[in-house]
Amino acid sequence: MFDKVLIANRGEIALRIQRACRELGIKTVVAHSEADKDTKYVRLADESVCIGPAPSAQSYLNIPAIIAAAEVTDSQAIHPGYGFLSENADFAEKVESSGFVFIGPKPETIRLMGDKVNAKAVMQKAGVPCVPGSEGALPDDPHEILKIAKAVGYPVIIKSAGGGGGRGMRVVNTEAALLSAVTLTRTEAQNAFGNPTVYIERFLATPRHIEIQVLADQFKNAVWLSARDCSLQRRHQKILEEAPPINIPERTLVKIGERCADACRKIGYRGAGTFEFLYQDGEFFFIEMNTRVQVEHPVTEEITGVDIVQQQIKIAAGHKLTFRQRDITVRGHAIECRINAEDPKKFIPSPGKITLYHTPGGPGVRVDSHAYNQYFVPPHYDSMIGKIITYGDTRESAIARMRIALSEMAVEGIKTNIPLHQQLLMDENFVRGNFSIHYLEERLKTDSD
Ligand code: MV4
Repeated sequence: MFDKVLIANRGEIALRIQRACRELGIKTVVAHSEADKDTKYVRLADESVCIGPAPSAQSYLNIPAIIAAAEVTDSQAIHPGYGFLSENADFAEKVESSGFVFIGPKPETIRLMGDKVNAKAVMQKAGVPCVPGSEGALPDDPHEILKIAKAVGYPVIIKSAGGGGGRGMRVVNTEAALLSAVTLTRTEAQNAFGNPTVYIERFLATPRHIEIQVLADQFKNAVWLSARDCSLQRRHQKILEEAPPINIPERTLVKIGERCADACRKIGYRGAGTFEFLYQDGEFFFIEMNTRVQVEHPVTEEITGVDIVQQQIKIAAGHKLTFRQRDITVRGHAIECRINAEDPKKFIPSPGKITLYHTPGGPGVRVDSHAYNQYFVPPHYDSMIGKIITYGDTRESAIARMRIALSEMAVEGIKTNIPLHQQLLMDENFVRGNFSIHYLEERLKTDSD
């Protein structure tokens, strides 16, 4: 096992990784920006290194500074967390060529999944069902493009190979609008990602966003850890997630989970990963794969009892998985509410000093947060200040516990989205499980009337 791990991230996930390391007997180094130097989690770490000024580009995205921090602290491995450099293949490569272990997949896997056209082709070949669409990248010939879209059937969605997570997409309803939309998406993709490659899919009108969590070691052992429903989002920012997803037949879920684990073995996947699917009319369609630990990983940990971050570290250290698929059992239900420092109605970020902070507790309540009383929420980064995760034997119990937890939570000095969560937890359609990826945005629209 490693003796010392460098954490190249901030906030709640830096604390989460630190806790996993501590339990494994590993010393931690937090690489932090000037804005984060006085935080509690930096003080809790065994060591810390300032890697640059507040702006991410000069600190959390500063590859040479992070490598230098690992060198001066004699760290053996680097955990990238989520966001920042976590899915940057060049960073993973640099970490390895500098003699450190990257806690994550191989650089070539990260690069492969970063190109959505390649990711889809690989998954299709590995037996994972994908959204019907163009076979790979769209050609240049307008007649060919029209022919492909006609075969796919309108409405279609044009997506950028370099995009993902909702960036660089455009829905097209009619043949008349297709070619100009393709040209525009190509131009935007070139500007945003330096890659004009686009592809086409059938546009699914009201899917749910269901994702499968996987773990794979370096010896081709792979398991799937149930699934999460991440449909409740606004502008591609998830707000509330739950596991397992409800109203999906068990056999359908098992079938897709096994396909994912099988795909991991076929492509030699290593580490934790997530297969993102759209689920509509009883069918799963792969869209993207995430090669990092995700914000919402705790709901999976709660229902399976598997510590995903510890597993990431063990796998990176070359350990074999100590459990097989039959050892993975799902028990109960978990919900996560992301707590953001933002206006609950206008969604404008609300950084500043927290003047009062109380966290909820009791059976089945977990709080993953780096915040505390008098903590200053810096304006430079994402507005998420933590997550409340509740667990219960049933979904009803997890919901009841979340309502109580939200009512116990007190944050003053800044605005938070807690009131939004309280509304959502009382929403009849949420409670019935009657929602798609568009539900929250539509609900917010009718609210403001
Ligand atoms: C889609 C889609 C409908 N049909 N693909 C948005 C994020 C990116 N990961 C894929 N996205 C979508 N792809 C087809 N063929 C609708 C979305 C989409 C979406 C997906 C997941 C979660 C939230 C979303 C919000 C709007 C659109």
